[in-house]
Amino acid sequence: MLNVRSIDPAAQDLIKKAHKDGIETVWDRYDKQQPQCGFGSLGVCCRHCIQGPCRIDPFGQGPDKGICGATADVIVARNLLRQVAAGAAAHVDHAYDAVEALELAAQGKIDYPIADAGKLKAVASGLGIDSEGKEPDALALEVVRVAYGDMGNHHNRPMKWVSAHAPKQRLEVWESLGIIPRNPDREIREAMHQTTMGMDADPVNLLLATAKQGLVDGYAGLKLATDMQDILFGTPAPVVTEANLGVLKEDYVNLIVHGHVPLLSEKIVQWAKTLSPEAEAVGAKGVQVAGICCTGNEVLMRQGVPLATNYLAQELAIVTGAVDAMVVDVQCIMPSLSQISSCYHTELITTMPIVKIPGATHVPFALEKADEAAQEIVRKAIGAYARRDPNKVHIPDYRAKIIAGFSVEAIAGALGKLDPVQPLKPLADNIVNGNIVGVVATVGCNNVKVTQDIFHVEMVKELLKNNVLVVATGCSAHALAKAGMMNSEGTERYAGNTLKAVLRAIGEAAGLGAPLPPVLHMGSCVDNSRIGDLVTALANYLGVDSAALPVAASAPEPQHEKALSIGTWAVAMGITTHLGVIPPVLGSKQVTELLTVGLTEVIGGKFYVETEPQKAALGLIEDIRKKRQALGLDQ
Ligand code: XCC
Repeated sequence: MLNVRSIDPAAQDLIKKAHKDGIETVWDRYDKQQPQCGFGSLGVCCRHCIQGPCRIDPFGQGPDKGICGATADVIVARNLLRQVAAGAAAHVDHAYDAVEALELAAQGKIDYPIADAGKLKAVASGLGIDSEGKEPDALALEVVRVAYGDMGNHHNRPMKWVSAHAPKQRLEVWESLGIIPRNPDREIREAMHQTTMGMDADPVNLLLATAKQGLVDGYAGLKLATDMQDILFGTPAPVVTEANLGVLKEDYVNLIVHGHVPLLSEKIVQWAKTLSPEAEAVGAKGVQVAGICCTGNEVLMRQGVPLATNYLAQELAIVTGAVDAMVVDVQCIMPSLSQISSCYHTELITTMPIVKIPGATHVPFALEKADEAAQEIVRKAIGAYARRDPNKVHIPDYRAKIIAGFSVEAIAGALGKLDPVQPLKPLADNIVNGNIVGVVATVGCNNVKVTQDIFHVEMVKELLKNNVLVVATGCSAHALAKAGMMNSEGTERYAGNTLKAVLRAIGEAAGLGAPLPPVLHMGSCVDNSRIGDLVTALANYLGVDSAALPVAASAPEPQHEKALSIGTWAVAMGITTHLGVIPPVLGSKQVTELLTVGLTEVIGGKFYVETEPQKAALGLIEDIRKKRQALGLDQ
């Protein structure tokens, strides 16, 4: 029973320790929730007004409408729109914080120097801003003005971040459907309005609104956040480090950063180095910072900080007994961390005004006082180290070498060694000639309903064997990193022959002396924008619509509303998007049919649900092959 929870040996080990230590984990609570509500699972439960709750009988023997008359189709479509809007809201809020940070940085009001003037120029030029002769701070303020212009746009014009960055052919499709967002806050507000009692009762109209929320997420969330963060902290370049809980060190102060935003964690990484002598003074060898979830991915990509683990094993990190402090910012943070920390010596530290957890220490984070907060946090970790109980410590000795940091700029840099004038040409040529059959982006979470990491790993093995190049973000990237698929040995072991040859050639040309990894780590969940940029660049280079490219996406183990909003954006890009866990839509035949088939006619993309990893891989390959055929490419 224990080893069906996870295929990660470190997690398996610590699940046993959790049982021994009397710790309740996510899996135990999942068991206690069984059987889960069938109405909720099908999406046919409505709580939008307080005449309800109403639920539709999926077997057709009970009520077929809610009290107001809403059918299962309406209820399912409304629920989905709200979930996708919530996912988009999370990313837009994240992006907004990053815009504010860039503004204050450029005004010299906070101690965040602009790290990447080159990226700033590139973003400015994409927005049509001339950077000639301008100082970075002045230019940054112009970029910020455009971002705020989008955030506060009260005209009916499309958001500039959309029109400047989306593939041209896509813009025409979206315009014809009337789904180009004007202002993210307005669109999210409209989605809440559209789904409240007595509003839209047309499932098709509701699904188009859902697609619009996907675009809100893609451009006002993901793309805007990545652009701001790259300007502030630097565009990632290849870094070599390790992944899995074995990166924690018994003789170091271990400090884990968890959540999604790099604004504080970048400072923590810096202060952990500076305050290392204080750690030595209490008998440790230094401070080891490691990351969970997407904050982990952010500091991995830019600072080479090792990955501790992904979503589902966040509690198990504390069960090692070796984590002195875990600092959390926003999203994907289990409230249970507080209870578990209290059984060890771990300081759980919340930092954001909208994320407080009873039992945790709250160190308020404000940009103006970021250095103070980071120092206080590092010192709390050092203080906790002295309270560590060696009898409770068990760090599973598992870690895999990883090469990460593959921003589009870094990929172009590596490919540019083969063709400096047209860096995308070697990739495009190898896709065209079939050495690379296609590209699949694996993204998203772990979900307790799936054995941790198994879907990511097994599906990707099949894809690589069939010469499909994989790019990954989020907790999917963590899973593949832990499984040894993000290093050169992974290429030798898992890649099909023609893919292997291409990765070897690029690795040689880039001076790695070894093949490029078969799975390229492109970052956090907001960094799905990097995948969007790559797809857009490829589409532009080949002169085709992104919907025509032999490219697909997959969230094999999605759990969060954000995974649904990211997936919806991918579908709006015309990309077939696989989900390995069934979202709560099956209660409506019409909505299910539209999402998986009907949408294709209007938008080019579709959702593809398959709960078996190998079949999912083969389904994606079949989809890619059809696209190759339609483009007249070798099979
Ligand atoms: Fe959360 Fe980004 Fe999902 Fe992982 S992948 S469980 S959303 S941390 Ni974003």
